[in-house]
Amino acid sequence: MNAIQAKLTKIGERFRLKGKFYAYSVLANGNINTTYSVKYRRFDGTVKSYVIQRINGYVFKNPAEIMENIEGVTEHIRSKVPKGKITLRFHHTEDGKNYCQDEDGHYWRVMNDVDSVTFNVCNDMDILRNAGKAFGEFQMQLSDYNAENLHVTIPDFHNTKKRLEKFFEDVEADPCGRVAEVMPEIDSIRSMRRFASKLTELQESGKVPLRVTHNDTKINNVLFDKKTGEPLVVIDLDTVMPGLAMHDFGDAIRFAANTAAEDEPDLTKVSLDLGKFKAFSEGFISQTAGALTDLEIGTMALGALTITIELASRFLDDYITGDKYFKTNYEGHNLVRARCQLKLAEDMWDKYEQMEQIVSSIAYKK
Ligand code: GN1
Ligand code: MG
Repeated sequence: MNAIQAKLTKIGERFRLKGKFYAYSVLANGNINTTYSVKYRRFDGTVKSYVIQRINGYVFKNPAEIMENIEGVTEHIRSKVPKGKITLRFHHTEDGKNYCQDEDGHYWRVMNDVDSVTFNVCNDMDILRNAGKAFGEFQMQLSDYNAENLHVTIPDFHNTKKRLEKFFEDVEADPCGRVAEVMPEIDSIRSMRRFASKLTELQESGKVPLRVTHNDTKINNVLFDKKTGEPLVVIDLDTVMPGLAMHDFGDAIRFAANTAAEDEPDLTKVSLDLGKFKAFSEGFISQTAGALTDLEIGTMALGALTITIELASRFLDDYITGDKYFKTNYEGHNLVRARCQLKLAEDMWDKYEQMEQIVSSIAYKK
């Protein structure tokens, strides 16, 4: 038995999973937590799988608060969906907690493993429309959730203005001596700084409403039915917090309407696909149009560009400060990610009016 197996077996015991642990695999989609699919053979011979996840303690300073949020949010959603629909379910330990801490101080949780498929770069417009529907529906399910019951798991998570302030402080400090090699990228972020702060300013002035949002709407956070392509359930609820509808829309576009992966090194492959943009928008707006204000609809494109610049700055910031936040697969991975986001942002800039026009034609059925 290797060390990971031994650890997972121990965690399974804490959550009283039934049967005998016999296999695991790593689920590598996330950039933050460490996720495993584990299989148990039950004594009647059937096999049951679960997802076991180690919460990243560097990113999430208070896992107990996250798990309290998740308990409330999943219960709320369960109370709204028809019986039989798949929802996320977290297992509990003997003392009734939906997480446990190991002897090294790491936090772990266990949830149901849903038989499903996920997408990264996706060229199927129906899937993209369905992803939009899923995130739009998710937001509507939580529209009556009392935001005061939510802990803020990462303060100022999509406060782009603050993110950029921190970015330029880190550029100034240059703790790893990496700034000199990324001057063009820094200049590019500097040139977009004022524009990228606009949405934060609208939020600060109260002109756009705070809603309960997902805040991490990559399409691989939607699980789809393998056969029908229907969305089954939205996952990764760590960052459910008060936020803007445009953040959820924008982050999804950033990821799903890119012609390439978010860490594509060949920048000639990176651009905004307006067909994908339209498909996702149709799904998202079909669910949310009744609730969104005109200003929200009018700033969806701004949300997409803002979140793309924000993430470029976050990846580059992590590179400059020594790759402590995002998991990386190779030296310079965060720089590659940042360059990809900057290229995408430039293309979004060129297609900005078209993005606005597409959103408005869907929302107002012109
Ligand atoms: C992280 O958790 P994961 O890997 O889905 C990050 C997001 C970024 C994303 C970029 C808590 O998402 O904000 O958009 O990487 N999550 C957190 O891939 O920082
Ligand atoms: Mg996440």
